Amino acid sequence: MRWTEYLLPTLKETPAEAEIISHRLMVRAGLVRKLSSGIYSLLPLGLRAVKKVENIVREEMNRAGGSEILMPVLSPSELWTESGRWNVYGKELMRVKDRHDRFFALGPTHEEVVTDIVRRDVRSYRQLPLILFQIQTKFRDEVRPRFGVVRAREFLMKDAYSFHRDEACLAKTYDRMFEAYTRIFKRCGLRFGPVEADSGAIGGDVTHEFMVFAETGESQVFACDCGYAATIDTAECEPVQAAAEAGQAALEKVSTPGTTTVEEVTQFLKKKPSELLKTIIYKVGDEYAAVLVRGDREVNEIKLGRALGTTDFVMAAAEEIEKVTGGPLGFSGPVGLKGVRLIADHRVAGMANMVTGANEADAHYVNVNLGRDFDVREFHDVIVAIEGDPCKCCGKPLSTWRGIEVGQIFKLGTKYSEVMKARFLDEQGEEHPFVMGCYGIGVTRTVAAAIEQHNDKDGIVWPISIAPFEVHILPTNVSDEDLRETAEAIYTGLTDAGIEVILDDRDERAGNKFKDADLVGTPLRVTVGERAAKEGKVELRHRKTGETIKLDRREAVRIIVDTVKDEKRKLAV
Ligand code: 9G3
Repeated sequence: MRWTEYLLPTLKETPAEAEIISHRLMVRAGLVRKLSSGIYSLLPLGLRAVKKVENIVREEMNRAGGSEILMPVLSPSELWTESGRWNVYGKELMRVKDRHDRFFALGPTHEEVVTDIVRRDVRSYRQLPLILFQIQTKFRDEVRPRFGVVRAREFLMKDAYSFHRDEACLAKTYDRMFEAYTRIFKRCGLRFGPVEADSGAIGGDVTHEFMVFAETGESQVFACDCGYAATIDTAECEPVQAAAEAGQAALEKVSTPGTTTVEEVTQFLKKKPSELLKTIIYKVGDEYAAVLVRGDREVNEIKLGRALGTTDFVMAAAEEIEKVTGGPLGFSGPVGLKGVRLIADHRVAGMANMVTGANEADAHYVNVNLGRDFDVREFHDVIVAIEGDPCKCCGKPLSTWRGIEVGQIFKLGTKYSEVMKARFLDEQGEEHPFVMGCYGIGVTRTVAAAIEQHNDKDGIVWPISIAPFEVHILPTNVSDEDLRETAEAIYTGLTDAGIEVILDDRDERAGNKFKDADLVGTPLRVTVGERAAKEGKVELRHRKTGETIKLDRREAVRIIVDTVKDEKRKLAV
């Protein structure tokens, strides 16, 4: 490709709203342009990188036994009503109406549509397992689109769905997909980790997210040397042993005027926050629940949702707390609390002689003991993990890192097939719902994550496997016929050898061309300069290491072709 025939608008300025490096560089290097909030056009360079990722994903999905399909962007509301999700997703689900006043969703994901296809065309266990995948534009009306294509409202996703006769078969495909994902992200040149995750509203219980290590990532991961890694919504903290029975002091109600926060109460009573029991009242459906956690810890509402078995809950309002506990906000406690479901974090079992609210204004209890003063039947892990919490597998302290989620795989089970009556016949002619899995990769997001991980002060440093071009030829002066011809000859030689080359044939100052070459980040740069040309030499430079070698111009093509092959081999799996 010749720069002068191409659209490659590099910028010196960065858009003010670009908060992370990948967003800034994707705009500055001319990969994307914003059309509207969370909506981007891919310019030629951006599209080339996206296609590279797409092709790696496609190859690995085919290798894993997938069949590529393309489902419509529009899906009729009836399918979503059938699955029960038309009313679950509120404004995030973009909806349009046709001329007959029929509603359609702009596909945010395709569980419903693929299940409909399979229930019509797959009848027998002999047709299973089946893996269908597509690479397609998805729509989600994010509350707060940001970080460029990382959290966009329209984005490219690879979504795959698998259908099985039983859980054992699903488990095999899940493992195969896990392996395919590992190969995909390795081939893209990413440092990443698979992480145990929460399945959210989609249902199912086994799920892993694939996270690209990045300081600016939105996801916090808790990890241990033993190999355990989990998201903040899943990371388990080891349950604590029950407290010794001995040493229980007498329960006492004390006056704590005007103290409502953990800090105020504990300072006033000269106690530590870890000695206080926080009691948080939630409205769960039409009922109330009190959630009990140690004073120095916070509730994780995703974990709480799993403990409650529903996502239909909110923190109770002050008036509701008065009604339920008899006391104002800030003075709730489990002692004498009636008609309220009690859920305690595991660590509460290890507490003794606690401070709790007394369910009346300006009063707390001290020396409260579990079993003697109140009882709890439901213990769950409902707190936000923090660095240093013991690993659930080996007990060593957990450390944390940040990442960008680029993929997620799920065991769905029969959640969709049951409600949508998608069934097959077994050997005995008996009907069963399909057991399903689903597997996503954010394709545009993967490109951004790669840039987030591979850049320096001058610009992008592409892994060669997903670089828009492999070689960047830079004649320092196109008015010089000798330079121009040398550059053209190398361009033709490399292109004929199947190398992807951009030739900066602009009549621009050499300094600007070097700056743009670094910004655009092509792995190998060939400089055709005046001095070198006089000696019959060109210069080959590695963008990543800065390593530079002089090449005889008659040998240049052969050596560059070999270098490209070597660099690609380093990312092969
Ligand atoms: C919606 C809307 C947003 C959504 C969903 C549905 C996330 C939704 C989860 C998934 C899970 C898997 C297929 C590939 C693998 C991942 N946000 N999810 O289901 F209607 Cl508005 O999409 N989908």
